[in-house]
Amino acid sequence: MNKAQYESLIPKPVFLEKRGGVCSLTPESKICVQAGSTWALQAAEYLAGRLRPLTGLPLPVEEAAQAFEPGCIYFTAQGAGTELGEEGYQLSTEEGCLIIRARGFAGFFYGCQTLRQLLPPAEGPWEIPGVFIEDYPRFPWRGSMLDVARSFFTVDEVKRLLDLLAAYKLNRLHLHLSDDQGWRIMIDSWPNLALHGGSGAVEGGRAGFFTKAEYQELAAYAQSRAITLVPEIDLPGHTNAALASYPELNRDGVAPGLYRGMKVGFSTLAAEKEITYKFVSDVLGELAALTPGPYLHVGGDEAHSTEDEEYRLFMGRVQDIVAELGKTLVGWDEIIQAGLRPGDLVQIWRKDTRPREAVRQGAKLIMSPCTRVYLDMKYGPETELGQDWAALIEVEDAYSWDPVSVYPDVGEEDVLGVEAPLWTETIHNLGDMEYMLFPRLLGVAEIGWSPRQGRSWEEYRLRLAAHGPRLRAAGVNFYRSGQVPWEER
Ligand code: IFG
Repeated sequence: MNKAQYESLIPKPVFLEKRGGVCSLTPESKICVQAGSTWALQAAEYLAGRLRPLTGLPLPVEEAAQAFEPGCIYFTAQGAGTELGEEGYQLSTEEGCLIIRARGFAGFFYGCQTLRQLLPPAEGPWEIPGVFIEDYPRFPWRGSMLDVARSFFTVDEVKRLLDLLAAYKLNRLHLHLSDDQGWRIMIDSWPNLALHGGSGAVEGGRAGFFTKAEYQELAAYAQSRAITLVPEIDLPGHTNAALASYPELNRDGVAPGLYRGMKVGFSTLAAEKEITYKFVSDVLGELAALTPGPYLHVGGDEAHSTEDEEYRLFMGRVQDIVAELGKTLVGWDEIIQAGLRPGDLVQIWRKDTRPREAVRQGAKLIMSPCTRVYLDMKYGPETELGQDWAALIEVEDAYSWDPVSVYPDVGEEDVLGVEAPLWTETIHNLGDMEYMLFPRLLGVAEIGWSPRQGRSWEEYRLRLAAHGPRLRAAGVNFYRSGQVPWEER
């Protein structure tokens, strides 16, 4: 077994011990599930769906026989210790078979992702090397964000992204559904938001919107890959598409035109008008009913055209609306100045913000520092795509940082996790999306999952190099950074 199968695992497992023997998959191999475990069955069906086309083997899924048969893959909750939590798993080769032990769907699902990486990426022999792995995540929030508002992305393109996130044990996809340039979700009580506000885009971008059925299809697809969708309606700024769709939302009753530029901070809802809160309540109410996850992201960023006092008033009423809907509020770090409530989640993005103030008010932090994980930033000066206002972010820059060390007065218990946004002012298609996200997103996945101690760029860059053939086999249009000695095998 060449080293790649052991030493190209991303994210790096908490504990891995090489063992003798292999589990060889053959036409007689089966995927066996502990009787009665629906989570294990769902994960097993998912795994079969991936391995059958890859290997050409039948790999039937069956309820587990008592004895372990060589060449078979087993899913069982027996022996899964509480230290694994919901997302952890144990993966081991025993007497020539492969056993995945877990306590919940996510754990079984993540065992499948590691198993996929222990198999060769493209051709046989389909042998899983002798190994014992015990693995679980450091942070509960490990994600990315896709801005579908500047430029729209289709259901199939978002599903492709969800598949790639899942392969690296990322479990959150934040969808930025509204902004100045576009409104991307149908709201029945305000149909013009999508019908008119969805008909524009940033210059060179794509118009469009998700119907409710399409959005629910994405939410279900995400859930089947242990990913929670986090929908964002950006308020009170970044609202030109909404203001263009309904004159009555505007302070002077006049609707602006659709906006195709790249400026920010020029739009605001009218905090003094009562209709604004009916709008917000209707929109968030319909979105909350569509979203199985517990989160509603209300934006709050760059409200440069909203007076400070208006902003505080507005955000206070938005917090009431989100609370009445029984959802957990997420907002960009500007919401700290509006006053937070215990349990709110603050997404830290700016270089100069006050996370200690947020934690003091009982909030938890999602770390998205613009100088490290804003993946619309260019890799280097020669990168054609992307922007450079925050920083140039090469693969090493996106890897060599830690969410708990960004601010001196923030501790491990204050941080919920990490999220890498992709803003799409200049990213208008799937190939460009993949180019900007990969390989930097693999480093973010490792920061979110793997232990902090022992993490080093020098070690990771070789593992990433060995992982290259797997990205190629998956057809990912990834950036071949000169910082990584890519293996061409
Ligand atoms: N900042 C804006 C985004 C986007 C981004 C582009 C936030 C929270 C710059 N707000 O990041 O809408 O324009 O890099």
